[in-house]
Amino acid sequence: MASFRFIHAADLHLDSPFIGISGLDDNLRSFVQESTFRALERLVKLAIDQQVDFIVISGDVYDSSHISLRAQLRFLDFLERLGAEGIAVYVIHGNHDPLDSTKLSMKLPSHVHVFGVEPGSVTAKRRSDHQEVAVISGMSYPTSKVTDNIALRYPAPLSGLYHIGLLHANVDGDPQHETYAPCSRKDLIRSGYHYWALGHVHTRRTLQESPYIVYPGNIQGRHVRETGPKGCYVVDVDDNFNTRLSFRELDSMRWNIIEAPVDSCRDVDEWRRSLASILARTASENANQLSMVRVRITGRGPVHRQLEGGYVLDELLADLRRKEAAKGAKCGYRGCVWIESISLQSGDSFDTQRLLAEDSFVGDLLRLVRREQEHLQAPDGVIAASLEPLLEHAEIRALLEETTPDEIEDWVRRAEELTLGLLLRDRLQEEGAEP
Ligand SMILES: [Mn+2]
Repeated sequence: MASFRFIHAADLHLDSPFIGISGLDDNLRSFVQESTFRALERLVKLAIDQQVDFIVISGDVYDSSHISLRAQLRFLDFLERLGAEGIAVYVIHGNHDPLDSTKLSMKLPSHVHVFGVEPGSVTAKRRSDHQEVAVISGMSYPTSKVTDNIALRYPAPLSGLYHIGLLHANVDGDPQHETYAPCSRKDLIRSGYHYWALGHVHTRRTLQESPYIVYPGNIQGRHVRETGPKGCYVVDVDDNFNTRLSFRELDSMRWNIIEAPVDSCRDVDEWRRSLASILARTASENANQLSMVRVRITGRGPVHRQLEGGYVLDELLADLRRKEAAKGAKCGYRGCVWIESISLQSGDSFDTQRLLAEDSFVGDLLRLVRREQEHLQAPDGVIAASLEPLLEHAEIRALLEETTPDEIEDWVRRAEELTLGLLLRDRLQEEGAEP
């Protein structure tokens, strides 16, 4: 009888500062800033409720190499509460919290094992009868940049026990993440381990089931690129090493991107009502969380022009936020919706397909925009040439370097709509093209 249960979590990013979210009142700001710790609280509770034998944490316990004392104390508290229940904890550190980070040296309790800078292994026991059930291997990042394939140096499985590898790495070169500790799925399959407990990529993903190669994702989404439920896996292993995973949510604030099309709306009020019902749906789908929402206004119609000036949208946004903040303060923000930002991606009621086919200045312009959109980053393109003079200003250059391809795509789309509006609005009115 060697069945056991453990939790696989990663990327806790404790005390993540959540900078760049604007318009929050004091209550809401502290709710947001507390969210990584709240997820940690839920993790303790889950471990105790589920009577797990141990927890593995696959790197990035902390958010930055200047680790706040508050984060360290909260993590220590977490470890001690697990220790009181006899739950062992196995930890590696990743690129955000490497072993050379600035932190207070605290003596860790004996039920906690932090792996060192060379790959090593320890044996984990079952809580109920202290029988050895698994061999856990891991390695912490000595510095923030680990660029060699460390997975190849993990110890070979020698015992007949279940083998778990804790690895903070970019497997198969995910282009969305920095390529630290690069390795391939094949490297991991060949290792002979039963479960690769990965960290680093914040999107939950099971790359392989035999053996299991798993990113649980982070425990709390930190920005709009980290959408959807966040949490950890409870893993059950039976006598024959059959492995069963069950995902558990730990987040109290959840990021969403929603679309609010203008197409079928006659006026702003109708659009406002449709937005309200979309937000209500988001709230009911995430009844236990605060939904952090980015609204994308899409489609074509006359409402676009009324929203375009910015004033109407600013007022609408302020009103929606005011109501939610008041409601949230009473109910602990569960089932509330906070609009993080609204981006206007809609347009006037032009038939762009027809315009694209036109032999006219507007036709030429649209075709040029479409061509440029296909290779936004091209060094010899119109977009690069337009940005070139701005690069001479140090501050603007720094901002531009942080700009994502999505944002540039958005600018180009806005520029296209603005230009079309200026060139064609008279024509639109003459043709009476508006419904
Ligand atoms: Mn991370």
